[in-house]
Amino acid sequence: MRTQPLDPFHHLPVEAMQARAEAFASELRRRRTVREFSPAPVPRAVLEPCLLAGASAPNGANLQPWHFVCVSDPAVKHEIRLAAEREEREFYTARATAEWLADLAPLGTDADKPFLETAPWLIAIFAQRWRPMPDGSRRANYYVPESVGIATGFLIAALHHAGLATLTHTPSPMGFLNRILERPESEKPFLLLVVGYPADGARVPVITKKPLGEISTFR
Ligand code: IYR
Repeated sequence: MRTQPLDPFHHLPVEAMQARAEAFASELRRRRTVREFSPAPVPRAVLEPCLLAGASAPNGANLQPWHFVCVSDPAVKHEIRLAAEREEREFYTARATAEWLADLAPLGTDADKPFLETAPWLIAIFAQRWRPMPDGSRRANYYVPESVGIATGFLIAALHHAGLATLTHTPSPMGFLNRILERPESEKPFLLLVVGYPADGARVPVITKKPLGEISTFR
């Protein structure tokens, strides 16, 4: 194993740590999933460092089993919208259980996904299930959903920090993304991130987050 010094690690006084932790938490807690997007463009130069932040995530054996396809081409967004809405209509009218639809009701979602065309960017996140070798064999990747989930979390946090709004969209199944975006069968679509500015006057559902005492136990 080749090593190098861990450098620089910032050792902070406890007061500074707590203040930074609180400031970071309150910034992240301001994030809201937005479903009404402005068509205003967002420069690629803002997205690129956010992708690097996402790709800094801890992951299995450092094989970095992810690929991010960033789409701004209106024709491609249109094709994705049509395919996603086809799956969503099936979901809302047939596939979803009554229990699932009841759980979604407070969010007001439905099969119409105009934001897939309105928002300036769609980021399709693919999980690399295995590594295709030149001889046609497959080499393993490890902890793929965990790795890609952490990277996606970092990416969403980075986009929020940059001043952008996101929507994690999960049409199911998402196989159409491989076809439209020409990704190999070794990659499984993980989710579709809609990125842009909120529309003027955008509204969001009233929701609450669980309190600390409910989400954590110290012993
Ligand atoms: N994929 C559908 C349904 C949906 C499911 C969950 I769980 C949500 O939190 C939100 C939506 C859709 O995107 O409408």
